[in-house]
Amino acid sequence: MEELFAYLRSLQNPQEVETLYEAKLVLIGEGDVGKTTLLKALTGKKPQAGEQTTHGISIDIQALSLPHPDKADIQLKFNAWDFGGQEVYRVTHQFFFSKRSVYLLLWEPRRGVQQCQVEDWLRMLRLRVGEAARVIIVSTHCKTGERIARIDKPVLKRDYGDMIVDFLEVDSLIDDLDTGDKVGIAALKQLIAETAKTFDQMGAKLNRAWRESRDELLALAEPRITYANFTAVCERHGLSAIATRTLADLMHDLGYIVYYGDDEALQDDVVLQPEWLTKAIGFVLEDRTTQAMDGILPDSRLKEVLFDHPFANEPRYEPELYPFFLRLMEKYDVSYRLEDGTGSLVSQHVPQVRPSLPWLPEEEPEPNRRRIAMVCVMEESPPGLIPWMIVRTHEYIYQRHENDGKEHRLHWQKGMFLRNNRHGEAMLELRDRELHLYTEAVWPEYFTNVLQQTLQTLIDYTWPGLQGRYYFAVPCPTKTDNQACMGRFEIGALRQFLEEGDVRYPCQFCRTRHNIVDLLYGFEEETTREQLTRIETKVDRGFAEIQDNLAEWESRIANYTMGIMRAIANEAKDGPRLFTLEPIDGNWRRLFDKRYRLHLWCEAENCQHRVHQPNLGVYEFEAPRDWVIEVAPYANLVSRVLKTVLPLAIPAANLYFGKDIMDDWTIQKSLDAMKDATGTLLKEDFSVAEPGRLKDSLLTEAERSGLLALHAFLRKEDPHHQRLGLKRMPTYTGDYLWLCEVHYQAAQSKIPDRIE
Ligand SMILES: Nc1nc2c(ncn2[C@@H]2O[C@H](COP(=O)(O)OP(=O)(O)OP(=O)(O)O)[C@@H](O)[C@H]2O)c(=O)[nH]1
Ligand SMILES: [Zn+2]
Ligand SMILES: [Zn+2]
Ligand SMILES: [Zn+2]
Repeated sequence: MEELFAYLRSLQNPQEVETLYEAKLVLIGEGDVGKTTLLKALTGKKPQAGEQTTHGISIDIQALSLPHPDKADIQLKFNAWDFGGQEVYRVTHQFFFSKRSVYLLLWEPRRGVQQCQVEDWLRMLRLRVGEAARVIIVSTHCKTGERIARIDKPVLKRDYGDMIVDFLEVDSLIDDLDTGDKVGIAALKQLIAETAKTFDQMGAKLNRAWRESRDELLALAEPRITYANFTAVCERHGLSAIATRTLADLMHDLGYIVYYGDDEALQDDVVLQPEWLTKAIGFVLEDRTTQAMDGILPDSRLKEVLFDHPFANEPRYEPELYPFFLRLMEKYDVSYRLEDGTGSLVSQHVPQVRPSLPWLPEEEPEPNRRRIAMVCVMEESPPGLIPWMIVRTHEYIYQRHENDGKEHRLHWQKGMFLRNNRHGEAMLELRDRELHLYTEAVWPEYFTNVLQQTLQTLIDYTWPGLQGRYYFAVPCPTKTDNQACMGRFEIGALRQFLEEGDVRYPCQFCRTRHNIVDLLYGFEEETTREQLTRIETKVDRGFAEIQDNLAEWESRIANYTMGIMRAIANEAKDGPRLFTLEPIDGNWRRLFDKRYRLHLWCEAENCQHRVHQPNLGVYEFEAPRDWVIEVAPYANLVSRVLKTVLPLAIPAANLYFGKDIMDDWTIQKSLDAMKDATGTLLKEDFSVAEPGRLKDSLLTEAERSGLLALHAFLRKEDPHHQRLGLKRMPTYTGDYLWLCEVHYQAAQSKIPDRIE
C-alpha cells in the first residue's frame, strides 16, 4: 500500500512521465550447456564454438530489446544475467535470483535431463523466489550431436505448475534461413516477450525524478554505496523515503543493482555494480589453493586471487577494494573472518570428512550435563544450508590443536561442532533432509534456542519457498542395537496433545508409547514472564543460591533476557530498550513536574551496563507528571529485568572495561527506587495474573505505550541518535542489540583498513 502511494505521488506531473518496459533475463543451468552462447544468439553477438566458461555472473545491461507482443511501437528491454554454471557457484548464485525476471533454464540433450540437473534448478528457484518465478526450459544443440534424452514434460508441469512457461529447442550455432536468427531463437524471443509482458512492472510510470535518480546512481563510479548515500541522491531529486525504497527494490528486481532492504545485515549496502561483486566472489570460489586449504584464504593471498588470477579477459581488482569486499563476502555468507583478523574462511570449501569430535550424539553425555536432541525436518534441503549456517555460527566455532601441530576447526561439508563459552556445546549435522541439532550443557535450553532461532532466521529470509514446508521435531528416543529410531514428533503437535489431555503418544516406527512430558523435556513452553518471575524469586532470595548453580542460572538468565528483549523489539524497533530513570533531586515521592535523568544501557549479552562515555546516553530534562505515568509501566518492567541481570552483568562489565564503571550498591539502590516508584503508578497488575494475555511476544498495552513514549522522547531529544552512545547491531538470531562503542567494535569482524 505504501509503495502504491509513493508511486502515485511520483506521478503528480504527467508530462514528465516515462513508461517502464523492462525486466531481468536470467540464464541458468549446468556448466557448458550453452548459456553464454545462447545469450549471444539472442542479442545478435555472433555465437562461436569454443566459448569460454563464465566466471561468476556476466551482467549485460539492456542486452536485449524485443517488440511488445500486443502494443505497437513499444520495445521491452532486458538486463541479462548470465550465470556461470560450474558446481562451485551453486550455493552463491541463488542469492542473486530475484522476482520480476524471466528465467531461461538450459540443458543439453546429449547429456540428459538428469545430468543437467533440470529439477535441481527448478527446486532452487522455487525455494528462493517462490512459485511466482517464470521459467522457460530450453534445450540447446538441437541440430548438432545426437539427442539421447527426452524431458518428461507432464511430470515437470505437474510438479512445478505455472512456474514453467514452456519447453523450447534451440541450436545457437546453426542458422535458420526462415527467420534469419539461429535455430529456435525467433520462437524463444517471442516467448520471452510474451512472458515478460505480464509482469506487474510492465507499463509502470516513472516520473522524471525517479528516472534522474536512477540514472545518476547508475553513473556513479563506486561499485557500492551506503543506503544513506543512495537516499541522499534520491532526496536531491525530490524523492521521499518510501519512494526511495521502492526505487531501490525496483532497480534490484530489474537487475541494475543488488539491494536487500529487508535484511538487517544487508540493508545499509547498495551494490551498484553487481558484476563486480559476483565476479570477485567467483574468483575466490574458483581459487584452487583456497579449496586445497580447506577454505582458508589469508588476506596476503587476495591480490593473487583477485588481481593476478589466471583468467584472460576478466577484470582485475585493485587492493583498495579488498577490505570492503571482505565485509561483503561475510554479509553474503560466503566466508567469515578468522579471529586473528588475518584472513577469511570460505565455508563452502570446508573438508568433506567429519573430523573426530569431542562427543557424539550416540554417546551418553557427561554426568553433570544434559543433552537435548532436536531435528529440523525439511521437505527439501536447500543448497548452501550448511555453509551458510557455518558462517552464521562462527563465533562459536570449536578449534582444537591436533598432533600435527595445526589448529583444526570442527566443521565439515555436512555439519559443525560448536562451543558457546558459558552455555554448552552443540553438534549440527545434515542427514538427508533433516538437520540434526544436539546441544549439551548443564542447562542446554538456551543454546538450543539460540541455534534454532539462527537456523529459522536463515531459512525464512533466504528460502521463502520453504515456508510451511519444514518443522522442528523431537527424535524418537528408542534405540535398538544402538540404532536410533527414525520416528519424529513435531514439537508443536506434542504441545497441543499434552494440552488436550493426552499422556502418551505412539511412535509409528518402533511402536513404543512415549510419555509426552518426557518427550518435551527441554522444550517446555515457559513464557518469558514466567521465567522472569522465577528468576526474580531466585534473585530475591539472595545471590548465594545462584552462585551454587551458576552455570544453570547464567543460561536461564541469558535465555529469558533473549526472550524479553525480542518481545520488546516486536513492539518497537527504532530505539534502545534498557534504561534507568530517576528524579535529579533523588526524590521519587512527590511526582510533580520536575527534572529527571534518563540513562541508557548497553545491551551486550551478560554484560549489560550503563553507557559511560562522557556526555552520551544521558538525558536530563523536565517532564510533566503525565509523561512519567505513561512511561511507568515499561520502566517498571525494565527495572525488573535489570535487577535480575545485574548480579551477573555488573562484575562482568567491570571486568570487561578493566575499571569499576558501575557500583553495585548505588545501582541496586536506584533500581529499587525506580521499581518501587513506577510500581505504585501501575494502573493494572501485570504480574502473572493473566498468562493468556501476556503470552510471550506480547507486552501489556500499558507497557507498550510506555515503550513508545520512551522512543518518542528519544526521537524528539536526539533526532539523529547522535547522543545515544549506542549503535544498533543485527544478530544472526534475527534480533539486534544496541551496543556501546566498545562492545560494538568488539562485535565487528576484524578487517584491516588496507590490504596490500
Ligand atoms: N553446436 C552447438 N554448440 C553449442 C550450443 N550452445 C553452446 N554450444 C557450445 O558449447 C560450449 C559451451 O557453451 P557456453 O555458452 O560457454 O556454455 P555455458 O553454459 O555458458 O557454460 P558456463 O559458462 O561454463 O556455465 C561452447 O563451445 C559452445 O560453442 C548449441 O546450441 N549448439
Ligand atoms: Zn557461460
Ligand atoms: Zn520410535
Ligand atoms: Zn557495552
